[in-house]
Amino acid sequence: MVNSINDVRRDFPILNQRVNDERLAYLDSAATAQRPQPVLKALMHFYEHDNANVHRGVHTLAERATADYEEARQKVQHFINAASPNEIIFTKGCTDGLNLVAATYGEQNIHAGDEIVVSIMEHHSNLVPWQQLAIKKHATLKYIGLTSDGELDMAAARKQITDKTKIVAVTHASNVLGVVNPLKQLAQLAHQHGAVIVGDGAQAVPHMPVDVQNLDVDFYAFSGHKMMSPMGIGVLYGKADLLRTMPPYQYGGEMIGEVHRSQSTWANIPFKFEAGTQNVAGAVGLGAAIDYLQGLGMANVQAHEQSLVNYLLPKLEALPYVTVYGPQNPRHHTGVIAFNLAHLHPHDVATALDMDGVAVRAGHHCAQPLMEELGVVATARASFYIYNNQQDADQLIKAIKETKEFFNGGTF
Ligand code: C6P
Repeated sequence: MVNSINDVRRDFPILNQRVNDERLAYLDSAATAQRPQPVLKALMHFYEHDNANVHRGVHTLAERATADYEEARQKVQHFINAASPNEIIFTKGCTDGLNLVAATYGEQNIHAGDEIVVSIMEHHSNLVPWQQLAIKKHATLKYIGLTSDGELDMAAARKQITDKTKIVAVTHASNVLGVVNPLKQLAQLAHQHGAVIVGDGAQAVPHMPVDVQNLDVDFYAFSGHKMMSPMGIGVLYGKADLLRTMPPYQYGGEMIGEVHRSQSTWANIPFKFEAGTQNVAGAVGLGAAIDYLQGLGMANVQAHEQSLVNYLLPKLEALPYVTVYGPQNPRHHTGVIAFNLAHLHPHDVATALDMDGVAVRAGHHCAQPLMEELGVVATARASFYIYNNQQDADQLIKAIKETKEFFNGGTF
């Protein structure tokens, strides 16, 4: 339970600094979140006490490191309510997990004439792997578009997903529009047509309760670094029955059953998909981040971000020179808000905001087809997490007003 936001902020020493002589307002958690003290301590503890390679040694440190690694897998399992720890594959991150599915399940199951359906709001990580698979296999890549309010067009989804569809790959929450997509309904639709559904959870798992069994997704990928754990660790969830039928992603140590001169067999899931030395410390850090988030309660994390959006969005929309992308209704918005200031390039806006201590991202956010759809080349983007407060939102609004004055004396 979150008692006081100040208690939470105390766990993040990085926030307590000045940038360009101003208080830091870190509004770029959709790119990467900050790490709390308990996660940093867990990493230190692992390297100071338990560090060894996993599943290989019989000595005490190797056994401890293996236990830490497998405990982290179980924490992930319970966090997203997977049926078994065997359905949790540790990856380098969300991108790696999505590529894994495309290179294994996709490679095995997509044939000429098949269709793969994605949405126009996909991050490149959940678009390019499917695009390239479609090109290679002479399959067709189809897009679900947006409603006029910037939400996923479910009427279009019902038209695009057909009996020819073999894979539906859609983000759970957009990293630009700040919308949460109805993944459960999409899963039903995909399954009615005999397709599998791949969910991109990069912007959802850190911010809201996620239950993969309830969603009935077949695969679901996310990154640790957006949920307060180290970079270079992520998760791919897959239904066990599907994972068992899939070929390995990479070959090498740890993923084998037996290796002979001219043939090999594979380890059981999930190890079949974890070739080579893994990011054990990263998994331990992810486990600590999950403990931290569960201590706060994911419903509280979501409610806190929602309250900040309720506070900020009307203030932004009241500025006539600001365009906000995605739903206008704060209740349909996650803590991700993309915007532009009339006539100004978002890179200039982000640089000017940085002068006021406000960290936002600017660019195409690895979602170029979405930028095309919105008719822009780039946007600025502010994103909230549990450690942000109204002071951060006020600082952003003040900095936006100053940016407008700075660039053209406020004439637009
Ligand atoms: N989005 C952003 O600033 P990786 O890079 O593998 O950790 O995550 C990729 C990814 C996949 N899907 C979505 C919806 C994402 O938002 C991201 C990462 C960051 O928006 C970096 S581009």
